Amino acid sequence: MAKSNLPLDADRLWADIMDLAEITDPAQPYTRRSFTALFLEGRTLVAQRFAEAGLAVRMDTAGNLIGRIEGRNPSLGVIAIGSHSDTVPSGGRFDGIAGVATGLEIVRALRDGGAQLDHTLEVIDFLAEEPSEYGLSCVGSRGMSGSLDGKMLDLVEPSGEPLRDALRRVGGDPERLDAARRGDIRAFLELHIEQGVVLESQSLDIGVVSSIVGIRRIEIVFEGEADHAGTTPLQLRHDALLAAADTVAIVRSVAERLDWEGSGYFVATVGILTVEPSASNIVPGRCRLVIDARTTNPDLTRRFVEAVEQDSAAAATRARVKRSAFTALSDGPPVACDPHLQAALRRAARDLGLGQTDLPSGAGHDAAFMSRICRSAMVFVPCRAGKSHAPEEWADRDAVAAGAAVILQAVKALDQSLQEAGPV
Ligand code: HGY
Ligand code: MN
Ligand code: MN
Repeated sequence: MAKSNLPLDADRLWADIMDLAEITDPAQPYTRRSFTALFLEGRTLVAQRFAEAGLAVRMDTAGNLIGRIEGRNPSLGVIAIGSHSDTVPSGGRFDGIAGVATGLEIVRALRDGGAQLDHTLEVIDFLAEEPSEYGLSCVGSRGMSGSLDGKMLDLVEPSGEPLRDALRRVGGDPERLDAARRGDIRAFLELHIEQGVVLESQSLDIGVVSSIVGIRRIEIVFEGEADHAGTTPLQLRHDALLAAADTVAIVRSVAERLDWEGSGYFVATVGILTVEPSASNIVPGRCRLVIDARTTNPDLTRRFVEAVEQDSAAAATRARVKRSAFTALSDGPPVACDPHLQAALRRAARDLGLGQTDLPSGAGHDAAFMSRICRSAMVFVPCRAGKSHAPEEWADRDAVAAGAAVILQAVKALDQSLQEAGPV
């Protein structure tokens, strides 16, 4: 089927994505960091569009914005579609947003077609999917899946606000997180840009995601001594940045060794490195870095952490500083997507005449946490040059609409097949 006559309105879907993109920090397009006023402004727009589409809108105690339309047979439970509307700093217009807009457009397309599902349908904008200033990602989907604990709620951002206060500030209720935990969702589907080059390089329209990487984030702090950069002899320094710089190189070389072994996909990144007091004429007294390690094989993470723990301690000794923290900030295992949902997505792509392939996700997604409470699967659509987490992120209107049509088609089929398939 040509992408122009899909069973939904590509322009309406595109307008939601572009309208949300307008709500950004103008100095850093496109930025709508979770828990900020800009994020809440974006949510107001999403809630408005949900309501205009006929959805009953609520916020759960984990801060997720949920639009709901009852099915013919409420006892069957819920089919949910969603993603996130927060962004990374200087991120793109599609990461997360395309998935929320897809759910909204599917609701409208069903309404316009006079179709009512047997299952209840929910569209979910999950809170804080991107790693926030509090150091945690997927806050809302952790909450919905019962994976948001007190230790996580005690995490603080640089000015000292704990996550639990931020959650309350955006409309959640950290004292009643149990109320967010769901047991009535039968299937969760998420559309996302691929954030990689496989689909574009093979001129394919649809990626049916096979698995989602496990992600471990580790914080390391080195404490040395701030000293005068001009008068302190090199051999008398306690330079925290020397140990941190060594550790960045260690992270890369251990990751390369593990990835080249071929026993699973492995990548590791140091994306945060702070230097204090950070002046050109002061020997750095304190450094904090955060490592993001991802794999399809948890044993590789175990070996990575062992090696980096050992080698970063040696780096501290060499630089005559203390390693005052080596802390796991978060740890999620790799997740396989649900075969029943994958089969429905493959059939839908085939019926729509779209080119498809199965492929793993190197990015983390809310779907990974939703897999803890229901069948969960994802559809990737191509993005230009695989670029993401950057303002250049781009996806074509028809590519997003084709992915949304696959989910729409699959939801109609699952509305029946889930009744026979039974619970996971
Ligand atoms: O970091 C990720 O993989 C996702 O974009 N949150
Ligand atoms: Mn992202
Ligand atoms: Mn995302």
